[in-house]
Amino acid sequence: MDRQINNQDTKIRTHSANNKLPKVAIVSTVADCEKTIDFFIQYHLSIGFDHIFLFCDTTDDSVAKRVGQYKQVFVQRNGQELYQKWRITDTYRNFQKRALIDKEVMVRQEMNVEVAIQMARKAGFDWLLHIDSDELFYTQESSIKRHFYDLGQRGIGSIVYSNMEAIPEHFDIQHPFTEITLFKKNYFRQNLWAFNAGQREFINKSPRFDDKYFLFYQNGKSAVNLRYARGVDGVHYFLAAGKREQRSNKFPTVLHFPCSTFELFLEKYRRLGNFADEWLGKPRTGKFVSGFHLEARDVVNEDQVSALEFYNRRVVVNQASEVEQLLDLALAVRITDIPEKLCSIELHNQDINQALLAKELITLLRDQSYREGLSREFSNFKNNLDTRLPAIIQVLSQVYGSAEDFDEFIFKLIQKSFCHYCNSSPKMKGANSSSENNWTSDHQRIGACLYVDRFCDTLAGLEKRVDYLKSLGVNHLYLMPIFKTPNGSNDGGFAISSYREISPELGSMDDFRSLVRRLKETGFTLSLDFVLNHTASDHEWALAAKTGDEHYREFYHLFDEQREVEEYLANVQDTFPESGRDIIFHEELDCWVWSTFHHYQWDLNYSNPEVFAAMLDNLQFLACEGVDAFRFDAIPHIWKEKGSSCKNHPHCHAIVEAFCHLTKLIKPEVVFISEAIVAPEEVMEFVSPSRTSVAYRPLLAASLWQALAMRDTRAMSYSLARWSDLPSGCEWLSYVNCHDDLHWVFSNRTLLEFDPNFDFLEFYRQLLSFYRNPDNSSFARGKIFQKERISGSTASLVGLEKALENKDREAVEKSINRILLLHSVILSIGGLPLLYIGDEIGTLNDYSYLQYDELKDDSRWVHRPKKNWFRDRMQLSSPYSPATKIFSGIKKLIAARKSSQIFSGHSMRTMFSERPELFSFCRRSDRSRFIYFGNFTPSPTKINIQEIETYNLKGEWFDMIWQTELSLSDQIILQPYEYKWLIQHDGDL
Ligand code: OTU
Repeated sequence: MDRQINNQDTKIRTHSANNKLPKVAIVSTVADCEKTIDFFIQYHLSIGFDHIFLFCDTTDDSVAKRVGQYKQVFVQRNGQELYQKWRITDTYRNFQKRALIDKEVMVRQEMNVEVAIQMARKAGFDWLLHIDSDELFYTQESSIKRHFYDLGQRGIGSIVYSNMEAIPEHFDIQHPFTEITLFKKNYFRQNLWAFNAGQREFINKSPRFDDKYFLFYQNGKSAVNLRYARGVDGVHYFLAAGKREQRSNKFPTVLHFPCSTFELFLEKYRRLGNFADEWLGKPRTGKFVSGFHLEARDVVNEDQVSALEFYNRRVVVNQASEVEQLLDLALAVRITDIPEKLCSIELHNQDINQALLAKELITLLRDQSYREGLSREFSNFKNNLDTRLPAIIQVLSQVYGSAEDFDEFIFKLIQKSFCHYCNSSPKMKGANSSSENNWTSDHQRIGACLYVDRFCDTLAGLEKRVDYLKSLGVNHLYLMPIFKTPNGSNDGGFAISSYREISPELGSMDDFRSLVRRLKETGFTLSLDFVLNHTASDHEWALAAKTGDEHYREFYHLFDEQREVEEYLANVQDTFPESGRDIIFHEELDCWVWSTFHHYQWDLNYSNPEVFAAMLDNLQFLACEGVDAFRFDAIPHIWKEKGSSCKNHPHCHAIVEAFCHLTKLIKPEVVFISEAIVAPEEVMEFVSPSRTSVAYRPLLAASLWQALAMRDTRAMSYSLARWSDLPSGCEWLSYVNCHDDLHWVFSNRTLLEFDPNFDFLEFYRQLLSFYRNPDNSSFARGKIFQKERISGSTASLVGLEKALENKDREAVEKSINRILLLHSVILSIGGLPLLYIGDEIGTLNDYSYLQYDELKDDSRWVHRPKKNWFRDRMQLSSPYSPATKIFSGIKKLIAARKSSQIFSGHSMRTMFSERPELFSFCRRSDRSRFIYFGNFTPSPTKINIQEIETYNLKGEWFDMIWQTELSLSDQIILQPYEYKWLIQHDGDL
């Protein structure tokens, strides 16, 4: 019995071993190949070779250094070390050949191949191909793997590929590998030329071709099956047990590009010099090898003019008629897909240069840190630097790569980063939530955002109010900007005068640090804004610019010429049209200033690398203060370019990515959140593990409000079905309302897919008129913001304000239910939920802002009221107040969310039913599944599982809110604005 099992085991193993694709390597000896070697390497890697053994035949090691950057290339420089390896080869033992080591590259090649065989065998390769660096292995397939696999199956020990010689069709070839498409077919069989009569006639007539037809070596190159390999047989063949296969005019083949530009031709023969007529006692030119080689040697030694004449006469075929005949007679073939076979040579080249730069900079920094006695710190820092620097260089080169001092710029950035790293106190290093990975996807993480002054006056005050947040279940806090701002208008703190000073009204840096500590102790994570698009107009940089300081004028976008302004604004849709155009004239400065939001918020000029560096310095400073996450404010705006919309430019993504990488260099655990309140297509561009890994989800907010107004969830379902997936490791930030306005950022394309006759004008008109509600026909009490957006507190927008005013009890209940309905979605649909503080108790609009000059023009202040703790406490002490009902409803939802892992992450599937009033989606985890139902209308509706049958919902479910069992075989009635959270565990599935 035992035996049988063993047998079977062996069988399975052999079977799978035979089935795996072979590992294939190349060996090549190179010299003077600087211009072509990258292509040679990248091409072969891209068609499936796993590794390349390169032996440099010169002592100059610039090529060696360069190609050594490829992970899949092994380089052996010529020199002592190689000589040691040669000594154990058969070729070396052959006396006659040993004497020629210095004179004959072919001997060195042979030995190199022998060395490579040993290495490749050891490294577990299956096949080794020997070709030269002026050759390409060509196959019609996209990969070579299948070919070598087949050979292995057939027990082939070695294979000789015929070669085809490149024919340049004009003199000006720049890149032989990509420009030459004409190749001589190979008619050399069994050591004889095998032309037919027509072909022979043509060859004999043509002055270009002597009777040998090939100018160089007609024999081709070989590969060896390393299982059978025994050694080398001459320069290009292998000794191997197992069958040898010979190919002719069959693919794969070797494309040979000897002297395919005049320059390469000259270089080659200059290097070869005055080589002997003989090779191992026999004449070089004879039956097989053309006299071209010897003639070329002589003509190049003569003078350049004769060389040029010779090259044009013998190599270039520039007569169209001649080319046609070559093709007609099947003497040549066109091969055009070589460039396509490459992944992307440009990118590869860039990679190499950037990897070299990264290495150099790291060495520089290391030396410096050693000099300064920081070697310990450096060795801790280095790991992260090694992994991130290439990406940092890559992404910054997209934006600043053409700057003359780009290398120095990068060096300064990492120098400064290292400085921050060294200065950040070990205490704070531990203060970040590094231990808790992926907290943004954790179902137990609940966020809230607030203005410190409006919530509790000061940072010190906030420490005392943490318990209130905790009582709701909140454990993540996002604070609106807390930094120094101008007196008077400051856009709620979004005009920043100093990124390193806390607004004196809120407290001091020490207060902030104390708060951070308190939050950590209580298990909170903290996020802060990083307002990177603009500074306040009284930031020290702006003040310097105002005095005419040229250096700082370059920090902003200042324009003297109106024409220039108009050119920039040609395609720009103003962001805050109520406060003027995006670029406005400043009398006192006598110039135009780009200020997207308000005249006192000056947009930074990121085309100036100094701006990037200075802002990074600020960001890294804050990161060292123990902030867990940064909300990148208004990022779609950070790059301006004439002719563009000056929004969502690819450079915005690159700059954001660079900020993230460089901050993670010193604080790998820091999280970045993109605040891009734009269409989902654009939002997606910012989200990736290397950019911001968390993103505001404005589509969800807009959709919720739209569905509520129109009593129709279909557009929402359709849009969310299309725009909810994120790259792995990324997360949404889901919210109902925030300190800003409601911005109707849908994907118009998706809406058109949903309904080809979608009437956008009517759609947006309806939304505005519903929430603005000028004729009091809807329940909402919103305010218009920037002409087409809506401000208003959640409670006032869902009708609570109106209902209370009308003392309409039923309407009050409905409003409460609407608030809970909206929150029931953001707390279950996925992503980190962010509550807007005030919403948890149904805070109404506050119109007092209209009395303040600096606020009255910005309707968002209507939903940024100062918290009245006394009043709110009173309300919460009454069990029947709306505040209590909302607070306890949300609290219940939070507790239910925290109770099940099914709410982690964001993956979900919207479910479609026939009923526009019903919104539903499902989620899955290893052990459970969840379904959500919500009725977005004021009338009852049914959940009829026949209508959503494809989802197989039958059976027993557990209602997480009411804590009851529920069978979905019955028809279930959903009351107005009612929702259900239903879960089923493994056993019940
Ligand atoms: C953000 O919002 C902030 O959240 C606002 O409070 C600031 O006023 C503003 O930046 C300037 O700092 O337009 O109405 O997607 O749409 O970032 C809110 C980009 C906003 C902008 C968004 C901006």
